[in-house]
Amino acid sequence: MDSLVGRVEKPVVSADSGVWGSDAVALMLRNLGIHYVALNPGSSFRGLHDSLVNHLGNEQPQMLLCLHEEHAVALAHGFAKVTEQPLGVILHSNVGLMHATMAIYNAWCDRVPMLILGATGPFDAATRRPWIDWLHTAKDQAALIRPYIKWDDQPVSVGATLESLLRAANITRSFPFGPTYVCLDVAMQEARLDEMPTLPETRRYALPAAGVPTGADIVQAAVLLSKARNPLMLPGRLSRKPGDWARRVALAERLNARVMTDIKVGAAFPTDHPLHAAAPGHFLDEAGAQCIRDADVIVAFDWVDLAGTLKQAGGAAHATVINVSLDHHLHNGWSMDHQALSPADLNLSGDPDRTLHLIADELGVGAGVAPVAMTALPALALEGMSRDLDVLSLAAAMGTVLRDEVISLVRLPLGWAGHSWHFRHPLDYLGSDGGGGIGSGPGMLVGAALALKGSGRLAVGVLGDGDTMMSVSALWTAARYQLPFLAIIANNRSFFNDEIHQERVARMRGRPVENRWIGQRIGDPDIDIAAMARAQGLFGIGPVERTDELVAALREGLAAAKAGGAVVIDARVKPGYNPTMATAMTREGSPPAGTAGRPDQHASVG
Ligand SMILES: Cc1ncc(C[n+]2csc(CCOP(=O)(O)OP(=O)(O)O)c2C)c(N)n1
Ligand SMILES: [Mg+2]
Repeated sequence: MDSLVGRVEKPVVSADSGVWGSDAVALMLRNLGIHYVALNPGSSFRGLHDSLVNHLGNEQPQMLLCLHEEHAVALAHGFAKVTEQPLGVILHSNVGLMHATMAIYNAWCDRVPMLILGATGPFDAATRRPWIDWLHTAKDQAALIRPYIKWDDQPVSVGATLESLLRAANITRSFPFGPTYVCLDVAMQEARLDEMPTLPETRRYALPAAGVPTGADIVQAAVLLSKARNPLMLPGRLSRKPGDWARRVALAERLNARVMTDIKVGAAFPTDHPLHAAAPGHFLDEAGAQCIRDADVIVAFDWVDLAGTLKQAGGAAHATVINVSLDHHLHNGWSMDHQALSPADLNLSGDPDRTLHLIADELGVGAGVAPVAMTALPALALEGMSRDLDVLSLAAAMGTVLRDEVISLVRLPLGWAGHSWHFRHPLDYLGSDGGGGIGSGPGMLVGAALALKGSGRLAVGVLGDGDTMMSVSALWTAARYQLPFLAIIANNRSFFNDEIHQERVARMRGRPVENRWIGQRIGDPDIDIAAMARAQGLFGIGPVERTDELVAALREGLAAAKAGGAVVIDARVKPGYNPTMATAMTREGSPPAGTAGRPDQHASVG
């Protein structure tokens, strides 16, 4: 990969001054194909920092300075959503890692690859500098994140570190993906070496192929599906590869299967296809629930929360369920991100994309037609929309301006109505945060913008104001490295999701619903988000409050983004969610048929 961000931080050439432990680490990162390292600096890795700048010339990998460790991880997360490849992240000893934890959890839950390096003060106490080296040393730093990473190590020698890096890079790149973490001893980094050690030959360490089910299992799945009268396909957390997408469509067409997709993950099937049966959402709408009730065979390909989805439709007691996933390999019992246990009459342990190809092979299904990048496909017209901005008129305004552009929707706010936009390419929509950690949107948008720069696709994010304000300084990195994007802040001046929660509680308890805004509204003073963007060197527009103003702002913003700018539009929307989400979140006391338990257990975000 050529440098996408240009050499904005070019070091002066330094005279040869020997070889240091961290020089070998830096070179190893280059050999592992790590093109960028997102970081916030810290003395625990000052040795490595020096090696990246003065030994490698800040090239392959190139540093991306972030203003907070959480942003560095979110940036790598956004990059991986596009490329399915790990970025490097370097986190300062314990405190930097502590800052990064939520973002690492998001990356874990979203199953993205990421090579995270950390650092510790000298493990040998006799070599620690007074005070600060002791503060920077923890016995087991990875203990802070071990439940939500795939693997970690804290090697001591240079040789052991090189092997650890190789292993960490291979594990994070192996499916199912997840972050890995290597903690570098400061003494190892700062040790003077006689010569550069021989680095492992990376090409000799091939990645393990993700497993696929046995031939007999594939035949069984193919028979069940071909005999089904009303098959339903649930393509979930699947690849961004156009060839995989094409085969999914071809298989669905062969089976005449209905298909549903999930807004929590990246686009997996064309939503404007006649077989696509319900608007993607965080919760099932009535059309989706009916699809499940109608199905006699349901095949899920790494669908996030299959059990919960079936439950929202009252269970799938009469359907044969085929579940295809490798996700169980990551389930470790600390976090419940594995979700409820789903029934599976045929449970296929296999890479979901490869397994789909095998089922399609078995049925003699052709390759299908690979999608090409096309202009955006908004589904709502401006006509008849409210003059004041709300979640629907905002989408319609975006559609009016962006319909001739090739874009990637990097993020959509919780209130977004799934029927307001169509996706027909794997990069048309990249999914959500993974772990429900707010404050991740800005960093992910920057990371996706990095990955998409120069691709002909513009990164577009619709971010909540709460999400934005938690990480507003993540945006600075885009201005620093000239990463173009168009961010529209759906600014309802509230942590509105939680207003709905308070409304629900009030209803359940017979208390005043009018008080739901207290402790939630981000207003009086209203925050001038466009000014916060401008203050960091971005292109800030707004605030705008009317739909026609947003259209004009989008035109201006689009031109600026196409000229290479990072653009933020403050769109003041009326508080409110799309009807499915609002109903799901405020429904009280009436769980769907066939379920029992806490009245609000079926639909809550956050
Ligand atoms: C780190 C973190 N803190 C708090 C929450 C709880 N939470 C979930 S959604 C939400 C509101 C987000 O506000 P905003 O981004 O403005 O979106 P809105 O609901 O207003 O559309 C909050 C606070 C969370 N998910 N993550
Ligand atoms: Mg909000």
